[in-house]
Amino acid sequence: MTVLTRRIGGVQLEIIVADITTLSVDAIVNAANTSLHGGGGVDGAIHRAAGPELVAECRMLHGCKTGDAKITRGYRLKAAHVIHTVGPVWNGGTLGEDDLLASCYRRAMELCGKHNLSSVAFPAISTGIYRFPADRAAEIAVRTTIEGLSAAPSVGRVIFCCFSEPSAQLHAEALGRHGSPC
Ligand code: AR6
Repeated sequence: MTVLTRRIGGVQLEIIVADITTLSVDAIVNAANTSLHGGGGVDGAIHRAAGPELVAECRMLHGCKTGDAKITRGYRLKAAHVIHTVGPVWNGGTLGEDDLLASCYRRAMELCGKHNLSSVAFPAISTGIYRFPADRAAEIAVRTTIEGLSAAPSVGRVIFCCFSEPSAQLHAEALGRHGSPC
C-alpha cells in the first residue's frame, strides 16, 4: 500500500506499507547485526526469502560495524542485491545513536552510487528489536537519504518500506517536511 509519493529533482521517494522481501528493486536494505549471520525481524525474513546462499556470502564479509553497510547478491529474492547495514541499539540517545543511524542510510546510499543501482528500499532500521524511537528514526531516515542522493546519482527511486501504518505515517510526516508533491 502506497502512503505517499514525493519527487525531489529526478528522484521519486515513496512511503509504502509492505513486506520488503517481496519488492522488485535493485537493492533492499537489511537491518542486520554486526555478525551478518542473520537474526530475527526483517533480517530473518530476508535470509529466509533469499535462501542459504545469502548467509554463505555474508560469512565471507567478516561482519559489519555499527553504522556501516556491505552489499551482497539477492539470490532467491526479487531484489538483485541486499545492502546489509547495522543500526545502533537505542540506549537513551547519549551514545551517538542518531549519528550511527544516519550513517547507516548514508553508507547504504553510497553503495547504491558505487554499484550504479537505480532503485533501493529501506526498512525502518533500528526501530524494532533495537528499540530506536520510531518518530526520531523516521526523521533521520528521510533527511539522511535525501542528503545521500548526491552520492548516488544513479538512484531514481527510493522506497521507505514500513511494516505498519503508524510507521508509514511517521515517515510520511518526515517526507512531507521535505520535497514537493509528485
Ligand atoms: N519488511 C519490512 N519491514 C519489516 C519486516 C519486513 N518483512 N519485518 C520487520 N520489519 P528489526 P532492528 C520492520 O527488529 O530494530 C535482528 O535480529 C520492523 O517492524 O527487524 O534494526 C538483527 O539481526 C521494524 O520497523 O531490526 C539485529 O540483531 C524494522 O523492520 C536486530 O534484529 C526494524 O526492525 C536489528 O534490530
